[in-house]
Amino acid sequence: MRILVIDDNAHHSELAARRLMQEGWEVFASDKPDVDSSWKDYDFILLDYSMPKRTGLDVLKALKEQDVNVPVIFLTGHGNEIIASEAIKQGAFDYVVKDTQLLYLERLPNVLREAKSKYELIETNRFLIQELRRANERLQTESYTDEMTGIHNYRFMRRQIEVEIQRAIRYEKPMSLCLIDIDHFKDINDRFGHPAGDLVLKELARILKDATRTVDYVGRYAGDEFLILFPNTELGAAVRLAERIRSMVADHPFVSEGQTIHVSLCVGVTDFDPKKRNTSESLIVAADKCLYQAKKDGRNRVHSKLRLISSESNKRDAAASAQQA
Ligand code: GH3
Ligand code: MG
Repeated sequence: MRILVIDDNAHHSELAARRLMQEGWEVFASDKPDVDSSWKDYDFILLDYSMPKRTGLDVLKALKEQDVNVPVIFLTGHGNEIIASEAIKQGAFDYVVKDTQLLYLERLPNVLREAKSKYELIETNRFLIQELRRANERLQTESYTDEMTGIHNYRFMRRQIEVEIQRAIRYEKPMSLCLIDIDHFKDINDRFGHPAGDLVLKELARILKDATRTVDYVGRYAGDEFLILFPNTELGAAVRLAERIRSMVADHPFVSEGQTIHVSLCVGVTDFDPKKRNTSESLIVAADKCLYQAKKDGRNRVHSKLRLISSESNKRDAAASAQQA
C-alpha cells in the first residue's frame, strides 16, 4: 500500500510515516499542502486539518477540483468532530482523531487496514452495479430489437402503439398505422434461396427506415410482415407515404449473388379512431383487414380503411397534392 501523509508539522508526519512503514507500507510524508497530479499515485492520503497555509478542508476542495480521487483519511484534533463531519461531507473517506500522540499512532495502521477493505468493497460494488446497469440496458435493447433486421420487434411496437394511443387521446392528435406484407415471399425463398430471402427482409427494413421520419416507428411484425407507426399523422398522409414506399420498393432492384429480385408489397393503412376505443390489437386487426383486401385485389397495392388506393389512383392523388403545394 502507498500512503501520502500531509501535515505541516514535520515531526508529526515523520512519526506517522515511521509507524506505517513498520507495517511494510510505502509512505511519503510532506508538509506541503499543494495538490499535484503525483498525488493520484497513492492508495490513501492522510490529511491533517490544522495547517497554517491551507486547512485540510481547503485541500479536500483542491483534490476534487483537480480530479484526484484517492481516498482521504482526515486527521483532526480532539474535540474537532464537527470539522471531521464537514470533511466527510466534502468527500473525505474517513477520519482519525489525534488524541494523544501515542494512542493515535497505535490506532493508525488498523484504521488504514479497515479503510482499505471498506474502500475495496465499495469499489467492487460500484463496478458490479455498473456492470448490472450495462447488462440491463443490453437486455432491454435486445428484447426490443428484431435480431435479423435490427429494427424494432413486435413486442416493442405493441408497447409503442399503446403509448401513442394514450398520447393521441390526451392531446387529441391523429395517429396512423401501416401493416406491410411482401407479395409472394415464399416464391422468392423458393426461387432464390432462404439467404436471398433474408437479404430482401434486411434491405426492405433499411428502405422503410430511410423512407420514414425519425419520429415514426418501424418494426418487424412477423416473417415477411412489417409495421410502421406514424404518431401525429392523419390517415391521408400515412396513405400517401405508404404509396410512396410501395412504389419505391416496386422499382428497387434487390440483388443477391448477381441475381436481381423484384419485390412488391401490399400495405394496409388504418388510423386511430377516438370513438372506437382502439387498442394496439384492434388497430393491427383493422390494418390487417385492409392488407387482406389489397392482396385480394391483386397485390402490389395500398388499401386504407377509407377506400382502395390503387397505384394509379394514388399517382393521381400525389399529382393533385403536388399541384396544390
Ligand atoms: P402473400 O403474397 O400472400 O403474402 O404470399 P407469401 O408467399 O408472401 O405468403 P406468406 O406471407 O404467408 O409467406 C411468408 C413466408 O415468409 C413464409 C416463410 O417461409 C417466409 N419467412 C418467414 N420468416 C422468414 C425469414 O426470416 N427469412 C426468410 N428467408 N423467409 C422467411
Ligand atoms: Mg407475404
